[in-house]
Amino acid sequence: MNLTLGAESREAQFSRSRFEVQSSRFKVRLLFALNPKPLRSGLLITFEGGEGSGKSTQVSLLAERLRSLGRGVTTTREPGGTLIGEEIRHTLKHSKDNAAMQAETELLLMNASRAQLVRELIRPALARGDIVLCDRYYDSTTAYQGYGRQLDLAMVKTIVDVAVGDTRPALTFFFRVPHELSQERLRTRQATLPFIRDRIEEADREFFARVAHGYEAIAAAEPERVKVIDASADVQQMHASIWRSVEPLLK
Ligand code: Z5A
Repeated sequence: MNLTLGAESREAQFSRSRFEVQSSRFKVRLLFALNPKPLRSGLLITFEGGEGSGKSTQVSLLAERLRSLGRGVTTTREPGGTLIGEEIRHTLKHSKDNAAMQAETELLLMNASRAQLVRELIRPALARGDIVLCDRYYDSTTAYQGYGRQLDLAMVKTIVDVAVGDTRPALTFFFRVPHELSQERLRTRQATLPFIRDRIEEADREFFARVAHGYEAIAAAEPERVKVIDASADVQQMHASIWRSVEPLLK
């Protein structure tokens, strides 16, 4: 009697457990349907260096190559990249009323633009699996406001941390180029464009020497993340060096 009851109850247990397995498989399928995960995770790559070092040129080339491989790519720049950020960019660089801007104001405006960019554009792009190529990011603040304007580096870091949180680049390219060469390239480019005043470019030679020193310090401190690119090389050679670092990151 007991044995029969035991056999029945095992059968009942078996069919119950089968039902539970089927139902939990259904729950798992339902969870995946409700929360689709991107097949590939996003990647943030930043481009740094002095003005006219070729950053925008290389961002475009890399974006084109990645897109040709079927990757989702978002390109952006700092300061700017959003409607709010572009207004801040105008105030920082071109406004006719910006001559009295203080170094601390510059620091906060750069990071106000960045806080907006990170939340409005970069994080959503990374969440959908895009590769985000950003022409300048927080290393620019360390180099220009920290080393160039000589603001306290710990304060600069605190403000940057508020702006970016844990949205950090997986890879950064630092374009190293002699100041004279980048100035020559900018002069060539400007010859074809109408003149637009830029407050930051009005800084003296010593300022730009401190910025260059700042970039060298950043690259030396984080050699795994920051790859130095010889920006006096030609466009295709630079692209080939960049590709050598990017390709292994593509899964
Ligand atoms: N800034 C800051 O202070 N703090 C911050 O936190 C941030 C920024 C985010 C932004 O300027 C300014 O804001 C910048 C730092 C500060 N100030 N300065 N001075 P921007 O966005 O207007 O510009 P930029 O980033 O300084 O650089 P750019 O003018 O856009 O240049 P680029 O992107 O590095 O270079 P490019 O446009 O690709 O090339 C320049 C020219 O050279 C062009 O004619 C190309 O055809 C040519 N070129 C490019 N590559 C080569 C090679 N390999 N050989 C020969 N010719 C080349």
